[in-house]
Amino acid sequence: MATLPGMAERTLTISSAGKTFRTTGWKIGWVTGPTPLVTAVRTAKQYLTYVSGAPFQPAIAVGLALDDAFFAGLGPDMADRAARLGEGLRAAGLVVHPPEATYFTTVDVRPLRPDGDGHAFCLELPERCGVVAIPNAVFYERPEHGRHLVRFACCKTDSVLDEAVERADLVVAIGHDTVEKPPFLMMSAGGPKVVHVGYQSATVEQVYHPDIEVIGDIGASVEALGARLQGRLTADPGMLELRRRILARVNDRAEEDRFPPTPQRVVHDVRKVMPDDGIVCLDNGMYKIWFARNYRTHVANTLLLDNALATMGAGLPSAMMAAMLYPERRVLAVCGDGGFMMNSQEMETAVRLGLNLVVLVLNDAAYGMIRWKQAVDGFPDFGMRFGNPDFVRYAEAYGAKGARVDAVEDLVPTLEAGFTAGGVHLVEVPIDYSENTRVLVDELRNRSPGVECS
Ligand SMILES: Cc1ncc(C[n+]2csc(CCOP(=O)(O)OP(=O)(O)O)c2C)c(N)n1
Ligand SMILES: [Mg+2]
Repeated sequence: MATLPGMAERTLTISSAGKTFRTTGWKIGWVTGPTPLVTAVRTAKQYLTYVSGAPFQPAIAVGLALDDAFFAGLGPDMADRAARLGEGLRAAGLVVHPPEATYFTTVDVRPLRPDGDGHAFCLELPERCGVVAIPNAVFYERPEHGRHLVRFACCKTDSVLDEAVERADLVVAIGHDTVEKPPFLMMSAGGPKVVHVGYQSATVEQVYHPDIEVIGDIGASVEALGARLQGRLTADPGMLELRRRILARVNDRAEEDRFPPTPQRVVHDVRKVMPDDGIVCLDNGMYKIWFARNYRTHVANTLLLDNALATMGAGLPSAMMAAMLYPERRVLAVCGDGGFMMNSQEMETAVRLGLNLVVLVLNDAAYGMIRWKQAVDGFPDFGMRFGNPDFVRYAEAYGAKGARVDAVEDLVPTLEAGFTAGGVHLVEVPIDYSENTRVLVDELRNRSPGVECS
């Protein structure tokens, strides 16, 4: 308002550290404007609270002296957060009024609470999902006009926002097993109810303790549940948007073109060359976690991995069996350099049996997964590196074909060429594991405070 003609000398601008620096509760703010007006405010304030949060004031002074870039970025940053929050609230089924200038997103609660009682909605919310909102009615001269409206603050960190919107009422975990890494982590209290649908009873652990179990054939269970729910639930259009966001998070950086490629890129490229019915057989190493997280299947039993037992050396034999059973389908073994070398003599069997098979060997010259765990647990880098043979010549020594990928854009055509030619092929590609900690430790830890992941 102060920027409008003639208004600068008549306007006081008031703001607070609670919003700008996300320090709600410090109760420190500031007023800027023409000196006489500010002096008047200071005089009046003297008679109200006199002083507020004295020890915090120097900290806020430091904050105010931050680079202009911080303040310039604040507007777009908040707009971004408001958009994320809005998306999540919409996905939860609320009608969202996107903010035009404030830190607050107002929603109409009536889709979730037909009686439109915003006050009662806010009282229930902390209990229901550990999220706090403010009923807008308190700001209305005629409270009944704002009865159905409540507001959420968006000046929080991303992880807080994501967590708030992800707190569903009910989670139906289908076929989930805690040996999967990273596991689905339940909150210890205040989280949603969890229904476990599986072939076997859940192994109850610190991170997974379902409220109800539906045990039996999963397909039949899901159909029976679906039939019982038919007509009793209104479809939530927000779920599609939520699904899009989850996929976007999983696909984040999947097309990054650094070399050596990241695991995300390797999974992305493998998906590209595998038809829907193509079978990917994993050995055991770091990449297995990335494939389990990022590789989306469209046909049952097209991503084979042995999760808990996790024996290295299993990938090549399992791919050979798949190739024997389904000679008309594309079959790819994905192995680490360590795991491949534990059973690589089976290349001879594969060649002798005349199989059509491509073996992708991810070369980090290390037991990458254990090396990473060692680092995450704060140990020095010790004993996990090794040298490898020349994989191309090694494959050739067995009568197979070998190829080495030297540029990120060559991975897809090299795999493609192996499948097209038929026979046994080994494709070696180096891999950059620097993404492991960012996604699989930091992100998980932020999302599940209080739970230690190992
Ligand atoms: C037979 C066997 N020995 C040891 C382990 C423990 N282990 C799990 S992953 C891993 C390292 C795998 O290295 P590599 O195959 O090169 O894959 P990377 O993690 O480097 O991608 C080890 C030693 C195991 N799972 N199986
Ligand atoms: Mg390795």
